[in-house]
Amino acid sequence: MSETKDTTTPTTEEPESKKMKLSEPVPQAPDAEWPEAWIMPDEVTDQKALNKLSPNVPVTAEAMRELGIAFWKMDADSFTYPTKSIPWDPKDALDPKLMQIRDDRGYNYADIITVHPDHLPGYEDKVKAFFEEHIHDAEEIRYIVGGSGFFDVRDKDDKWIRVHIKKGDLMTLPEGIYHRFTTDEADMIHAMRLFMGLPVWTPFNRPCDEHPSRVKFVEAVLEEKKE
Ligand code: KMT
Ligand code: NI
Repeated sequence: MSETKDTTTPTTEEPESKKMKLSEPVPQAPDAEWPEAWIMPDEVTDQKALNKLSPNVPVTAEAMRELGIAFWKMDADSFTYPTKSIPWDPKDALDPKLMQIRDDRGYNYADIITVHPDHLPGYEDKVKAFFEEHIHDAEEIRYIVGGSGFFDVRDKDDKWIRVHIKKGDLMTLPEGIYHRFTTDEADMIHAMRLFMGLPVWTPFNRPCDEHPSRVKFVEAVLEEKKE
């Protein structure tokens, strides 16, 4: 009986699969799972309509990533969230993927809101306010646990990109990007708003080109990407 010792598998080290789990951040969604996005006309009369150009000009996942947007596809069907919870402790997350993104990125505050005529007093006025073009001095992080809506972001040529965000989408917009939000014609979005540190939702309406967050974004993202 001959025994050959397997020298190819080290036994003292942890298996590669386990090490990966401990050190690697949750990979973002592959391109095919990113939300549909397109260039909008400069002027809109109905903010909740699709507002596509004709012919439509689609925007790729790659173009969105170049603007500093991050995106993960989540399993929103297997976990339930309250209609409204202000705040909602992200430590209470049961979804392992959400727990890992939370820990990777240091999200230690959350709340959950439902933007719908029955759940948000002054619905139409609030939706109009969300649609004012603005920046924040922090990342904007939204996990859509139900419904849908549009996040519009300015591209490097100052054109509007409309991103159709739906249930299961977790998207982050970088600090300093000009953006706005609206519900779509379904008039319902159920969203978890995550934050790192004490939440500051203050919008700085455009123009605010001298705001340090805007300056930082322009230097880091727009000037980097311009050829
Ligand atoms: C925003 O940033 O405008 C909002 O949070 C709107 C509701 S959440 C999709
Ligand atoms: Ni915002």
